[in-house]
Amino acid sequence: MTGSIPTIDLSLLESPEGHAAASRDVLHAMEHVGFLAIKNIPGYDERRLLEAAKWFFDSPLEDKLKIGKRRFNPKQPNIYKGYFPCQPAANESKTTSYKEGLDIGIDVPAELQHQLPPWPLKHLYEPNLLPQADTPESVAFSKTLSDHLAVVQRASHAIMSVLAVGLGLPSDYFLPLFEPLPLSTLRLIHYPYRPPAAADTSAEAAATEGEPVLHCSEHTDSGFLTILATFDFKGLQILTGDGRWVDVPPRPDVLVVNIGDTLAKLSGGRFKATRHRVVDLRQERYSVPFFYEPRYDVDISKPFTHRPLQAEGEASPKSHGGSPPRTLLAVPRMSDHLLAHPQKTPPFPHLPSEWYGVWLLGKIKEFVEYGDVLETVETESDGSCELPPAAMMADA
Ligand SMILES: O=C(O)CCC(=O)C(=O)O
Repeated sequence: MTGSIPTIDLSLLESPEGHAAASRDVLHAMEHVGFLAIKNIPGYDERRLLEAAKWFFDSPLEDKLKIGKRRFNPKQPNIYKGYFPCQPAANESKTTSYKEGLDIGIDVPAELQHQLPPWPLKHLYEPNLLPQADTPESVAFSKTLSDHLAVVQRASHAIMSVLAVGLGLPSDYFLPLFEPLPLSTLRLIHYPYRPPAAADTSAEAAATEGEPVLHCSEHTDSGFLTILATFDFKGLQILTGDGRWVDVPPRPDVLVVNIGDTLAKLSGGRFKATRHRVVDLRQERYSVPFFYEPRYDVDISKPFTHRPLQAEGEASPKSHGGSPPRTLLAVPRMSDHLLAHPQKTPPFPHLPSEWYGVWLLGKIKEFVEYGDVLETVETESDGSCELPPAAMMADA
């Protein structure tokens, strides 16, 4: 089945009327669907991004492994950022993940190094691993990634400012939760063509029981927002409130946005972190999600505001009228998976368990590509993860 998700035209945000209408639409989508789409995204170059992804994943495995995470390249110290190859086997929770990928985040500038968190959270800010800048193609690749990172960061700020205004808050209300060291990740993904016989046994068994073979099992994302490029590839599906899986069809130059666990949790369950998955349509597929994530030390144990909010359907604080005020806490609207099954926080006695970064280390264990991260840090002793500068790592 094909579903339609609301689309926000970012070019309309310039005018006060456009901003107010977008605020209304974003609030409605976040409360009822958990997914929306954005179009007219300043600077977004879909073709260039897809070409870059294809260039990287087409290169020989041994080249990609040069910037692999430590699990795949023992010469590299990174355990969080970098390249990971396909891992067809299911992990302990039997989730499927048939993809290879490259994770990058912000490069922490020298003047902010002293603000990095202690072990083990320091791992989450590892230097990026990118192909050595020794050909015009590799230089162009890195430039495309950093340009796209800037585009989706700006789009995330725009959506959060529209959301804040919709909630009757100042437009920059959420910014301090991200600056100066957001934990955001940009990920390039390649799902290779997988002939039926090559699909892992659990996936094939599921298929014979009427369930589709999956490239990526159902899950929710961790952070505030995800901004996803799917190019013209089908396969993304979201789970509706009444338990049906519906397709999110690709549209040219449009990015898909969804809410992550943290925004759902901080909204007291008012906004939805909708479960989604990727179906294997027996074709090669590329996608590029950007996970917009707060600073490591944001307290995610309490809803972010108890301030009165405008009533549903009202566009801006000015139109508040005589409607009864609501609070985020007062709207326990949906039985969000996260609220029903709170994530176990790993025990790091020297760190507050309410911190986003601490919770994240526990959450990512459910994803095959991060399956080893928590185990690895638990076997380290405090201070054993001193990282060399990025320039040294590129040569490893
Ligand atoms: O590949 C896609 O379209 C979605 C990927 C996804 O859901 C994820 O990486 O969290």
